[in-house]
Amino acid sequence: MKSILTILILIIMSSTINLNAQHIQKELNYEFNALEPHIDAKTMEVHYSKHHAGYIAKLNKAIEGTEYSEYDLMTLQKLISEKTPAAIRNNGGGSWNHEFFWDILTPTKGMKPSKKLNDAIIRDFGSFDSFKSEFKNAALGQFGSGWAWLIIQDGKLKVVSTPNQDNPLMEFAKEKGTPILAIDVWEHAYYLKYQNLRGDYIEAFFNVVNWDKVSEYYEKAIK
Ligand code: MN3
Repeated sequence: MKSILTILILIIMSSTINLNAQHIQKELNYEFNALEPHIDAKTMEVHYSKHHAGYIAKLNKAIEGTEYSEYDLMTLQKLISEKTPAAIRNNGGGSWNHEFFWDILTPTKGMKPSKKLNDAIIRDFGSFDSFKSEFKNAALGQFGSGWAWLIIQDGKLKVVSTPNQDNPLMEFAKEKGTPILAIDVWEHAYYLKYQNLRGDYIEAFFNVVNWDKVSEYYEKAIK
C-alpha cells in the first residue's frame, strides 16, 4: 500500500514538473492572411511559425533542468535579471512578447479604445493623436531591433521602447510597467512588405490593433 502511494505521488509530481517545463505556442486567433493588406500573410506565417516558434523551442531547451523551468511565461519575465543567461533572457522575452503581440492584433475593423482607456489617453497624452505620434516616434526611434510599448506605470500611461527581446516587465528595464499595447519593430516583422519603410508599417499597424483587448489589459492593470 505504502509503495503504491509513493508511486502515485511520484507520478503526480513528475507530471506537474513536465507540465511546467515546456512552454507551448498558443494558436493564433486569426488566419495568417487575416491582417492583409496591413500585415501580409507571408510575414505572419514566417513570423509565427518560424521566429516565434523558434524562441519557444530555444527557451524550452535553455530552461531545462534550471530554476527557470517552474514558471509560466508572464512570471518568468519578472524573474529575468541581468544575471539571467542570455538564452533565457532573449528567448524568454521573445516567447512572451510575441504571444502578447498576436493577442493585441485583430482583423476586426473599426475598434476603438474603451471610454476608460480613452479618458486615460487624453489625461496622459492630451489627445489620441499625440499618443499615436509619441508611440510612432518610439517605434521609429528604437535603433535596430526591438519593441515599442504602451505601459501602465504608477497608474499612468507611458510610451517606452526596449531593445532586442527585452520588455518592461523585466527587472532591469529602464522603464518598468505593465504592457497593454506593443509593436514589434524587428525587421522580420515588416521587411517583406515594407522593406526600409518602418514608418509605413507602424502606420498600418494602427489599422489592426485590437482595442477591445488593449482596453481589457488596461482595466485589468489599473485594478
Ligand atoms: Mn518578432
